[in-house]
Amino acid sequence: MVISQNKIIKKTPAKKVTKKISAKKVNKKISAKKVTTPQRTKVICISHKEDCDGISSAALIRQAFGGDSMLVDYPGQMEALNQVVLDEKLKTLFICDLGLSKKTQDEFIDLMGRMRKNKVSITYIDHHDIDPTVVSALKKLKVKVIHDINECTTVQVYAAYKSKLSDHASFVATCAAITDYMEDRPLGSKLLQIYDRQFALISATVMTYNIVGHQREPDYLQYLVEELSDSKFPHDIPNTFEFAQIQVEKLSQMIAKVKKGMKTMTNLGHMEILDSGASGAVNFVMGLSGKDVGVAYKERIDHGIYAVSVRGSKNCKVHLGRIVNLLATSLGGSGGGHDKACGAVVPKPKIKKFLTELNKKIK
Ligand SMILES: [Mn+2]
Repeated sequence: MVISQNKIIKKTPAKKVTKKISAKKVNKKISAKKVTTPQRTKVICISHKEDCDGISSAALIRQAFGGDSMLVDYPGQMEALNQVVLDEKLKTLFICDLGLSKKTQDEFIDLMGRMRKNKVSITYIDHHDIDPTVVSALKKLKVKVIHDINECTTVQVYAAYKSKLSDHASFVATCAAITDYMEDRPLGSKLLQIYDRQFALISATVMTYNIVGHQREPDYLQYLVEELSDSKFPHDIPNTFEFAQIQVEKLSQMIAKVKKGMKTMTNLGHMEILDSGASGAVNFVMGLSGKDVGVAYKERIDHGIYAVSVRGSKNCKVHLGRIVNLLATSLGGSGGGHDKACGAVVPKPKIKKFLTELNKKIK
């Protein structure tokens, strides 16, 4: 799959371009030789595009460091990295809210090594379960790793770069924590205390519906990153509440569809989703099936795979992210995430096997 650069990269605003030109002019004066070596000036943040935590992380990185955002999903993550590794202008790279899996981690380390050889400064910020050997390999390469499974990525970005951020950034981080179910954590809960709970909840929810409902519109997602980094509240961004209303309508129709189409195994409920994202349906599949684990999967016809979403209830005692990482990898796919919320990519012919094996592993 090929995504052209201008599809996922929003060009730097005109202001920055003039800076680049003036830097070049200075070089010309110093020596003609230096003009031929490309000057590394670019700041890029690769972040998760599918939820409020990823979009908000990109927004706060943009506010603190400027530069461009590349918004990707899990299947698009390695493709974006393979693209930036070739960018001779890249100076500083942030990677946010994109967990690694057994399938991707070796290639990831290799790509980081290649960029470090070119002296690219790299910061990896995340909260998904990670293989400790990956952390040591990254630290050895002098990739800065900010990783805490107890706080969402945006809260960690906020904590790390607070001095470069506006007061409003704490609200952006609060909304991200809410959407990642992490507003009860040490830093997340402190941030939530600053704001009225109901105000934060409705803002986080409206943000989430706008992100989920615009997954096929990369320009809109970039616009959200820009608005959030400009310290806008979700209700100050035009039409967000109206759009959220349309999304809740769709979700209420989803409840009816799940009731009709969901199937169960001993330990889980599952359903193939045809006309929306799997992640929007998966909580209903779990809840309405009465099981402690719900699985929703949607075919990505052009890729020959299923995008799978998995959720566990409070009673689910196994670490779903780890189980799904190993299982999906063994079936030729990839996956991972949190104990009660994770995702996977599974080759199309293996989806049945994935379900029956997962059912066995979670009793
Ligand atoms: Mn997250």
